[in-house]
Amino acid sequence: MKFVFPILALVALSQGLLAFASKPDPKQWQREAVWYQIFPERFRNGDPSNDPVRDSLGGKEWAPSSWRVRAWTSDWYARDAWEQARGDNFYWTVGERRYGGDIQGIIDKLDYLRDLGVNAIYLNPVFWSGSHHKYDTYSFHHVDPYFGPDPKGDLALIATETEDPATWKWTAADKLFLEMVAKAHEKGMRVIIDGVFNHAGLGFFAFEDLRKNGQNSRFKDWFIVQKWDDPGTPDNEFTWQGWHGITQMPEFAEVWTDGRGDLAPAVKNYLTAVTRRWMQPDGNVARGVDGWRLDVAWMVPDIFWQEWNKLVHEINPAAFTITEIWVDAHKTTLGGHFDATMNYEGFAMPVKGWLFDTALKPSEFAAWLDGTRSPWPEWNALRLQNLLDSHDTPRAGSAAADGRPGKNYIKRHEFDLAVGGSVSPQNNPGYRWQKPDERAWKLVRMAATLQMTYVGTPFIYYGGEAGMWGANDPDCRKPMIWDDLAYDPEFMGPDGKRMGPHEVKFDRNLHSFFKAAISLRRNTPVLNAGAFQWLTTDDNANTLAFLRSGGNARAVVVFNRSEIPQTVRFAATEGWPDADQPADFVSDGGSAVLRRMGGEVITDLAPLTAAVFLP
Ligand SMILES: [Ca+2]
Ligand SMILES: [Ca+2]
Ligand SMILES: [Ca+2]
Repeated sequence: MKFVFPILALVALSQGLLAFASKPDPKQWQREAVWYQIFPERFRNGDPSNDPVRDSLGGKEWAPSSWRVRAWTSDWYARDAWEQARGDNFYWTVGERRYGGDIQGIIDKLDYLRDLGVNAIYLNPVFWSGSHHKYDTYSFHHVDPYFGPDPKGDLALIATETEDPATWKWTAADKLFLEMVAKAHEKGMRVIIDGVFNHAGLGFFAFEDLRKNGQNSRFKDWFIVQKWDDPGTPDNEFTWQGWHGITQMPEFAEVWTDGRGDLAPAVKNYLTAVTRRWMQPDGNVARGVDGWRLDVAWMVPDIFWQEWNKLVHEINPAAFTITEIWVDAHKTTLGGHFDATMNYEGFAMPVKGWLFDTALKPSEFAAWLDGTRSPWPEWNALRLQNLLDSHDTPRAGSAAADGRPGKNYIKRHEFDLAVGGSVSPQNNPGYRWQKPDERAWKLVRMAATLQMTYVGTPFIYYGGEAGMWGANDPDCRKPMIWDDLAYDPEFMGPDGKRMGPHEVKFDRNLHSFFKAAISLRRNTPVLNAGAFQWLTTDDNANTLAFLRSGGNARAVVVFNRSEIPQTVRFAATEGWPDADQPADFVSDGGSAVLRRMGGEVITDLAPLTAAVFLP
C-alpha cells in the first residue's frame, strides 16, 4: 500500500507532462506538409460532359467558330484547325486552349496523391473566370461552372445574385468543390486555394456594372478609374488601371492614409465575405479550406493583409496563409502577418544557380541559403514552401536540361528562373525545351532530395513526379501525364517544324523515386523540425554536406554535383557513432557509406548524386 501514493503522484505528473508535450499545436501540420500544386484546367478531366464551350472563353471574339476542346493526349506543339486558322504562331492561340480538367478529376485522383505521400494540396484559382489560368476572376464567391457538373444551371443561378452575400447560392460546382475538400480531409490532406485579391477580370460583376453605368455605378469606388467616359462624344473614353497595365485584370481600388494603404472599404467587405464563405461554408469550419496562397501579395496594401490574416486565424487558428513573392519576401510576408512565402528567392533560384547551371559554387550556394533563411524567425522558416517550379516557371526537368555553365543571364540575381526572354523557346530559340535526358533527371532527383531535407516544406508542381517537362509558361502547363492514358509523342517543335519524336509517358521510375523521397521526409521528423548546420562545402570538388539535428535524432545530407566520383569529408560532431552508416536514401538508387576516421567522417559518392544518412 505504501507504494500507491507515489505511483499515483507519478501518474499525475506524467499525465501533466504528456498534456504539456502533446498540447495540440493547430499549425503543426504546416511544417509537416508535403505540398502538391494542382493547376485545375490541366490536372485531370474527370467529367467530359462539363467541358468548356466557346462561349465561356474570355477571348471568344478571337476564337473561330471551329474552336473545340483539345484532346488531352495530343502533341503539345501541334495545333488544331482553329488554331492554324489564326496564323502560324503557336503562342498566339495556346492561351485559348482548353483541355477540360475539373473538380471531379481532382476527386478521382485524391487516392493517387495520398499514395504518393502528399498531405497538402495547393490549388491554382478555382473561381469563375474566362481564362484557362483563372487569375482574372469573374466571381470570388463561385467556383468556375465549367469545373462542376452543371455549367448551365450554375450560370443561371449566379445571374440571380447581387454583391450582397445574403443573395449568394451554392452552385453545383461550389458543392462539388466542397465535396472534394471533405474527401481530401477524410484522406488526411489539407487544401489551400489561390486568393487573387489585387485584381479581378473583365467579367467580374462589379466591373461589368461600372463599365455599363460609369459614374452612376454603385461600384464606382471598387476600381482605379483613370478616365470616365464623356457622354457627349461617340467614343468610350473610360479607362482603368490593370495589373501590370493589363486591362483584362482591373485592379481593386486602395485607400492611403499617412503612407499606409488598405483596400477600398466596399472591396474589403466583399473579400471578407468571400473569405468566410470558403473557410466556414454555412458556418462549418471543418468543411472549409485550410488556407490561402495570396497572389502578387506585395501589390496589396499592408493594412488589408494584417486585418485579413487576423480574420483568417480567428475563423480557423490552424489556417495557413502564404504569399507569392519572388524576392525580398520576408518584409511583406512578416509585415502582413502571413505564415510563410513560396520560397522562390531562398530555394528555387539558388537551386537552379548551383545544381542546374553551376553558376554558384557550393560555398556561394550555402551563403545564399544562409542569407535568405536568416531573416525568417525559425517558426516561419520551417513553413516556407521550397519549390523547384510552378505554373510561372519552366519545369525542373527542362531547367535541368537547359542548365549549363557560363550562361548570359538577363537577371543574374534570379538565375533567369522565370525570365521569359531567356527560358522559353518563344523568345530564345536555343532553349532546350525537348524531353530531358537521364542526366537532367539525375539533377532533378538531387534537387528533390534537397527539397525533402532542407529547412521548409517540399513542394511538388503537378506532374513533376511523372516526368513532365516544359519551358516557361505556357509550356509548363501541359495536361498531366497519367499512367492510364496513351499520349501522342511530341513530334512538333514550338516553331511548327517536326522535331521529334519525344515519347510522352508516365515515368514510373521517377514516380517511385518521389514516393520514396516523400516517405523519407514524412517518416523522419528531424527533417521538418530539426536545427540546420553546414558540415562542409568544397568548391573544388563541387560537393557539400549539412546536418539536421534535434534531440537524439540526426540526418546528414551529402551532395556531389561534380561529374566524377568524390570523397566528401567533414569533422565529426559531438557524440558521432563509430560504426559505419549505410545511406538510408540515395538519389540515383545506388549505395553510399558514412565512415568515421578518427576526428573525421568521410563518404564516397557517385557523380551527380545526393545521399541521406540517419546515423
Ligand atoms: Ca471536364
Ligand atoms: Ca464618350
Ligand atoms: Ca494593388
